[in-house]
Amino acid sequence: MSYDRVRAADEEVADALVGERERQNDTLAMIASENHVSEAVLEAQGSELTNKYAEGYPGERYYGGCEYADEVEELAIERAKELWGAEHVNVQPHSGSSANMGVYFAVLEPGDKILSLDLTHGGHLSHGHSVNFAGKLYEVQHYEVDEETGRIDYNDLASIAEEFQPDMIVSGFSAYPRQVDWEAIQEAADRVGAYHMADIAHITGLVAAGEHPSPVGVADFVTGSTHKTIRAGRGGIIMCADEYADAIDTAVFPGAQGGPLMHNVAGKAVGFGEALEPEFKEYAAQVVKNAEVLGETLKENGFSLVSGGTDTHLVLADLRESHPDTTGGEAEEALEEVGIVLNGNTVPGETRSAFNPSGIRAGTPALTTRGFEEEEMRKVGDLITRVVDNIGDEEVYAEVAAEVQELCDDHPLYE
Ligand code: DSN
Repeated sequence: MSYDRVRAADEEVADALVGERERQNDTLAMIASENHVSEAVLEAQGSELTNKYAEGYPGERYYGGCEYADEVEELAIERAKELWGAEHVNVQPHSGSSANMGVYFAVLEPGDKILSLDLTHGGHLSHGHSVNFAGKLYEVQHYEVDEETGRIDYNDLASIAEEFQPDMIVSGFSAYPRQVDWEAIQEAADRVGAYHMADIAHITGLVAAGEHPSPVGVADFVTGSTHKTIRAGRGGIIMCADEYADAIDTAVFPGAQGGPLMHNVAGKAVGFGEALEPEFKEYAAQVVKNAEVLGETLKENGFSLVSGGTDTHLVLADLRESHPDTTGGEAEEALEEVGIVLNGNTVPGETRSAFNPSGIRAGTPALTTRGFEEEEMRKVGDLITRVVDNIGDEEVYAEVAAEVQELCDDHPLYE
């Protein structure tokens, strides 16, 4: 895409769009929730479907002219069912948070109780943080990871559930590097008669490819976003058994949303189609291998990793032991200066603040899309180390920035 038409209409926005494309080409995207979608997905998301209102669901719309919207939404639904093996799928949520809202609205009443992982231990805002709608509408209690092992203590979770008697247990996380035992959480939910919602936003692609066990068919509801490891159009998705289909669909529309973003639904359909190709399984396996190599490299270089490593697409380094004078925020800033973009992140037992936490979170989905394999990941781990070991040393930054640029040039992204 040349953006020539945007430029003819609006120089300032065209400059920003070109700037963003160049930024993505010339930096290493290591924010664990990000990826680079294909040009086919980009094109679908920029299609005329952005003009269309299609309140309702395929075959039951509140407006005319929805035949192509229906076709696209049906394709997205059918492909999602094939990818994740779900009985019922709703592809209309605007985001992962909206998908979670859809599930809460479907089966909870304001004031009901949610048990979820604490945000500083790897949870998500929409799992009931006090500043989020979920924290305001529902009574929320959190479980935590074991600070020694960095892993969820399922027995502890079950005892908190016995005591708190939640209406819903939320599993699935945004900064948890290990595989999740969905069955153990389901058992805890069954014992107290709670619903179980598994939010697989980060790992949709890993689950679809069989690189992480699936909660579909285990948890009552599975939610996710569609642009992270699954690499499709931007937005959210809800999966459930047929018995909850009407409740979910009504909660999403008209309960939580108006017209679906049909251009994004088209991007979801295209991306899901790509993920059904055999190459996607190879991609997802490489994402996990790359994270493992990144983690091993960082560990060999003296970093301490939460849980000691990873089984997924991300690593979480706790800087307090290895770099006691450097915060996650300072590391994030220094790394951005050399073209490595990741985020400072809270760690279990956080002693600083969410604005300037003690850890850094790094993911491999976007670099794997660019074609990075084990060798490049070892190099990236070494480059991260050189920067974090030498905070403030502009000479080191300049050397590392040149190596980052070389890696980017060797793995071009968008033309
Ligand atoms: N903000 C995303 C993340 O980085 O994990 C989740 O919504």
